[in-house]
Amino acid sequence: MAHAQCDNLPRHFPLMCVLEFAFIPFFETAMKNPIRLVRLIGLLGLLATSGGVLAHDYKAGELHIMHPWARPLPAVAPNGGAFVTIMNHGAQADRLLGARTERAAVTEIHTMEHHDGLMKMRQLEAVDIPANGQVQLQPGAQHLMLMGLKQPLEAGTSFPLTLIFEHAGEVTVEIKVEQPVDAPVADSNDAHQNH
Ligand SMILES: [Cu+2]
Repeated sequence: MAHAQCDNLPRHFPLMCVLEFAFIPFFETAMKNPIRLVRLIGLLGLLATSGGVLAHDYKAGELHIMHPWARPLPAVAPNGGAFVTIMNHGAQADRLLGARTERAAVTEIHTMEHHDGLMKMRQLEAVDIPANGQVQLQPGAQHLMLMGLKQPLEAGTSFPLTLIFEHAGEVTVEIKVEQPVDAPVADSNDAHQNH
């Protein structure tokens, strides 16, 4: 369903237009019809867990910082991973030099590498963000390591974390603690229990 008034808006707005034009009438009829109401609740649940609607992002100069998140962990876990996608729309390369958060004693940049069939972690000084390119910090690959967690990473919560870039400077983002829908449950976090 296309709406002319949506065409000139930024990329998140078409979704809002669809919600406004398709969802609100549906919502109104749902209130009068129990079966539709059940479907509506299911749809809301799907939207809440899909991450699509709730994905959050940030701009810093030419950098576009998308969906910073961390995996929920049991309260006993000493360390956790945090993940984010960073796009560079500029002609100048940048570098992620590090990060800090009150949530952990130390925050490091790590990478995972295969050595003799084992996944091992290695600390990185920085992550290059190429001009007109992107990097993904993700489970099983480059990630932010939150070492010495001061509070458990509980699903549905969030906490601030400051990313430090060579050129774009410092950017504070909100890390959402959530179970990913598109990644395997077992991953690098398990390896980190042994720090
Ligand atoms: Cu790590």
